[in-house]
Amino acid sequence: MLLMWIHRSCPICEAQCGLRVQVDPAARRVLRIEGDPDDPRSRGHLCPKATALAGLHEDPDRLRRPIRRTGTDWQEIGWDEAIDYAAERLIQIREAHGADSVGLYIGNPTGFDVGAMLTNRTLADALATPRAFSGATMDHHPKIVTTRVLYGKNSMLSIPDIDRCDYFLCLGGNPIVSQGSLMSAPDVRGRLRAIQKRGGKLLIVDPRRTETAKAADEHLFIRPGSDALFLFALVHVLFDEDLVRLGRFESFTDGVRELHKQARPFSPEAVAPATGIAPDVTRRIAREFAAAERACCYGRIGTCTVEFGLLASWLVEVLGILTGHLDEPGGLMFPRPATGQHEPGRPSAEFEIGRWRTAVRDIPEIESQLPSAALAEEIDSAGERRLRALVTLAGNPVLSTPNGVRLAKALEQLDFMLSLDIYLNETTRHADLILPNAPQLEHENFDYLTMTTAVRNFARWSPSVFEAEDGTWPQWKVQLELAARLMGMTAEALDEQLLEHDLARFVGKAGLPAEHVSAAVAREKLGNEPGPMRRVDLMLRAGPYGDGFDDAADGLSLAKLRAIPHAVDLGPLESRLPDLLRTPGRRIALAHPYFLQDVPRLRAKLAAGEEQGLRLIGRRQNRNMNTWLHNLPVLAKGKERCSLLVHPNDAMRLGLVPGGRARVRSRVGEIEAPIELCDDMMPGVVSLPHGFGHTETGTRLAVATRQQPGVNSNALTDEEALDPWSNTCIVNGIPVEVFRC
Ligand SMILES: Nc1nc2c(c(=O)[nH]1)N[C@H]1C(S)=C(S)[C@@H](COP(=O)(O)OP(=O)(O)OC[C@H]3O[C@@H](n4cnc5c(=O)[nH]c(N)nc54)[C@H](O)[C@@H]3O)O[C@H]1N2
Ligand SMILES: Nc1nc2c(c(=O)[nH]1)N[C@H]1C(S)=C(S)[C@@H](COP(=O)(O)OP(=O)(O)OC[C@H]3O[C@@H](n4cnc5c(=O)[nH]c(N)nc54)[C@H](O)[C@@H]3O)O[C@H]1N2
Ligand code: SF4
Ligand SMILES: [Mo]
Repeated sequence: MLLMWIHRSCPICEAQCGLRVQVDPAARRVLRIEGDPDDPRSRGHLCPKATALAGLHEDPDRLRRPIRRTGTDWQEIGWDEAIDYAAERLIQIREAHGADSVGLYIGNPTGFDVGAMLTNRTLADALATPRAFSGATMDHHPKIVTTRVLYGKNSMLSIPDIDRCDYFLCLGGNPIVSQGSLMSAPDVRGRLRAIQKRGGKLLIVDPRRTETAKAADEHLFIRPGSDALFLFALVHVLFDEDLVRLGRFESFTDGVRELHKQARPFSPEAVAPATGIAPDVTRRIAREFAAAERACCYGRIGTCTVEFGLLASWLVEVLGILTGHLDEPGGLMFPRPATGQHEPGRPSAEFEIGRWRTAVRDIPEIESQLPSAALAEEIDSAGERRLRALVTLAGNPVLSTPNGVRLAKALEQLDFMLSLDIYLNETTRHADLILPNAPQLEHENFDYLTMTTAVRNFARWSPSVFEAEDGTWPQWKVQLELAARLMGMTAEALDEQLLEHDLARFVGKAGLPAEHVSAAVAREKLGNEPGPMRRVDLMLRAGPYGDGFDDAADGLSLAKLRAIPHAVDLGPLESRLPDLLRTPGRRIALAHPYFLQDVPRLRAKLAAGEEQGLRLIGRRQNRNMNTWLHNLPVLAKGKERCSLLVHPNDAMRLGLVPGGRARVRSRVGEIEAPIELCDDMMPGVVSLPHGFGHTETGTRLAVATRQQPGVNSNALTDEEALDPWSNTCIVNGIPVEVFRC
């Protein structure tokens, strides 16, 4: 038996740890998965989800061939027939009812497959529908909008320089479990501990005393949805106590006085009833943050998917700028992807919203996103303008979007539904056709998106572990073939067109290695193997660390990365402002009217003071990844994880008993779950994880439905509750009532 060790990065979460995978190629079996001690990013770290890769590979429920609905059953069909059928139905509907009668929903796992990433846009363009939805509006969209308004380019997110920070203030994130998000930092626990070891401080603000909070120096409970108030109070103290130090930002930042004015009503005393944080604590934190040599304020899901997601995300950046910590070592910084996406360039067009709108609630697009919470109504309530077809791409919106129960019903009303997915699950069971792709271990990869969120710059290629199974396609091919068919061209021609487009975009850029290279010379060097990898090669060679298409030069190329079995470290993050700004005049408008227009709404919350009633928040768990790893035995085993955490005082008041069950009711729905009494909860707040609810018939998820079905927490989240200026769905801080069963 010939066994092999193959090194690759883990494609399940943003850490993208380096793995060593021992395989028996003849039997196509994974024997072991270990952390790669020689990987400079993860240094041997891995989490239980990595082993899921083997399970995913072997899962008998995973789809390997296209399947088409035949009445109540499914039939495997060939690829040509599948693509023809998909394109024919989509084109028919488009011709009869217009391009915007077709909807698109893009889910999370596409972010970890470079082929999917590089062809998503193409498929969206081929569908030519403005009605596109994605996981972003349940995740980081407030940060995207903030970044667009403050810095001029929406993808250029600021990332915590965790390795050099000595004061880490984390709001609404639980990195020890999530493994870091918009902060690709393998072994985040080790990195947080290192802050403490070098004498720094870790401070967590969260309505639950989370796993990360337990490892911290200080934890503060905060009422869900009130972070914008707390952050404004910190800003208030900075002005009040003369702690504002703009440093080099002075010369390119406007609006400081206006900001001072805006912050006046939000004193620590005024916000305390709503946040639950004592005024003297808020003042102390503002002082500590300002005084720290290298400080970072990091806001994640709990500051984004809430009532004031945009204002909180804005104030996180503001805090960094006012204290001189942003874009400095140890603060929030801007990575420099080796593929050249974040290089200085011309100012962006004026920021505008509402270039198109939803049919039912007339919601404007914001940075091209419509809220996922509006998907159901666009199908079930838009009359003549209703969505008649839907394409889902690596997403499970029935379990992941607000009021997923309504969405499940709405999907039944579609004339045609196509899912690009590897499981027959709660969402795809409504489809007419499902197109799966070869799983991660069967295709090569490049850590593309993660370069934009990494805490040190890096580049990494990963080989496929097995030859792709006969008759399977990688995801890029599924997307490209479908897009090409919709556009009436061949996939080869479309692939070439994409390459030409990238050549025009990346080659010849002033100040970069391929500045003096012609597109023709570059094209020649990229070869003729179709697919995304030559586009990666192009971006690498033309990018900031590239060889400029000079084979003798030192810089990066795909060939060089292919010869290195680990990630290549490209050094710590560097200061990049103001050069990187794409705003008018390359200036930062700290008090941009786009943010200020929402401040009166926050003042109204301030005036309302302490809120009454229970609020529901979510939680992530070590052995889940949103909705989709529950079918793997190693992750599904153990006791029921989908429980409602309730503080003992609340439980007593509500008559709940340990080991009992509770009914949870919101405006839109009701579920029943086992309760766990837990004094890690802030009184008045209960927590239920999202991603469960594998209780539907007609799925093929034998393990999940048997072992960890749980309930759908998005049966409780309200599709009408949005953060209005970022189109973000509110999935944390839902008003609920809880009863004993
Ligand atoms: N209540 C509540 N709701 C939430 C959240 C929350 O915190 N609370 N979090 C939100 C967040 S942050 C996110 S990102 C979203 C996620 O929302 P979604 O993206 O809708 O959910 P996932 O479970 O990540 O979707 C995974 C889907 O991709 C499929 N898949 C996996 N691998 C592949 C592949 O290789 N190819 C294809 N084609 N498909 C694949 C899986 O089978 C599954 O159907 O959920 C959001 N919803
Ligand atoms: N194991 C595992 N890892 C994951 C995922 C997973 O499902 N499982 N999902 C991945 C995805 S798609 C993402 S986007 C990331 C998310 O990464 P994180 O944001 O780190 O993950 P969460 O556990 O959702 O953390 C959100 C925290 O916000 C708190 N919170 C809720 N409401 C509020 C509030 O109003 N204010 C404050 N301050 N806190 C609040 C919650 O209690 C929770 O601890 O994780 C990724 N990693
Ligand atoms: S932390 Fe994320 S990337 Fe690392 S092994 Fe776990 S799932 Fe994979
Ligand atoms: Mo996410």
